[in-house]
Amino acid sequence: MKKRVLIDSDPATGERNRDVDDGLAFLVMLASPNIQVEGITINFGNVGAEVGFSVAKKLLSLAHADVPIYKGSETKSDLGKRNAAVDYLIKTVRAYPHEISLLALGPLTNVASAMILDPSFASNLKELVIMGGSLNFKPFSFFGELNFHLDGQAASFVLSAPIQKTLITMDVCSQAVFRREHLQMIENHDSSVAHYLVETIRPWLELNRKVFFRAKGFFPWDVVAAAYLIDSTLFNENQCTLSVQKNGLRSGKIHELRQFNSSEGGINVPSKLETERFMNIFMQGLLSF
Ligand SMILES: [Ca+2]
Repeated sequence: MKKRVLIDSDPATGERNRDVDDGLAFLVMLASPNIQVEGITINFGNVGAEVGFSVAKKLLSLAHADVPIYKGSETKSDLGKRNAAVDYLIKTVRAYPHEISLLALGPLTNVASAMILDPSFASNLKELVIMGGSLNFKPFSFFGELNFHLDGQAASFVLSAPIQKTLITMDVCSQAVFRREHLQMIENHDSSVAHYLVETIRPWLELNRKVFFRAKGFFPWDVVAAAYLIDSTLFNENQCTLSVQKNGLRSGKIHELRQFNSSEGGINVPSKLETERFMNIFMQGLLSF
């Protein structure tokens, strides 16, 4: 049986000097035979929710994917407020209790709002996978990774939810790198999605080659988190207890408190990724369009 997945995200694929990974994660999820993408909700983050909404719409229409998209929180001050995305998350999880896996790829304002407005939301989820936080990946191990940094309150609220959570941090995401040879594989593929990807990935790849010159490419953050739902055996398991800084300059900074204490309910924070197997799933997904 396919896994039913809701994706909450801040897609910016194709926007100048912005991350492309949310859109790539959509495609890899849509391509996976194990996954049924039920709907996509948009949070502010890499770009505003309005731009994120049109980015998602364009990508899904290119991929001929009939998936509903709902626009959500515009700023962190929307925490706890209703909007189309939050209403849709609540309605869908209520309709299918314990069947929905939620993949959170942006700041957690929408997800935390659903939890605040419907106290049964978290316990009715099947599982929750979040891309966010950095333990040791510099400089975000000091300032906090962007998703968590942009809404530290929401991140802290969601990480304390009474449900099995998996946190895919920058530490594990940065074990995979998308390089020029991967772009070349897409360039050799003739489809409207492939043309769009070449156009949008190339400038981001070249910008990242300058920033992360040792890595020679970009880190596909959200695709790594998506891959956890496709095949969790790509990762090790590492239960621990975390806290999140809620405000200030270091908003979103995560701290590992101590070893996992099962009576408190912890978070699985994988520290290792099977990189080669991951990159195969990633590229196969992109090249299936
Ligand atoms: Ca994202």
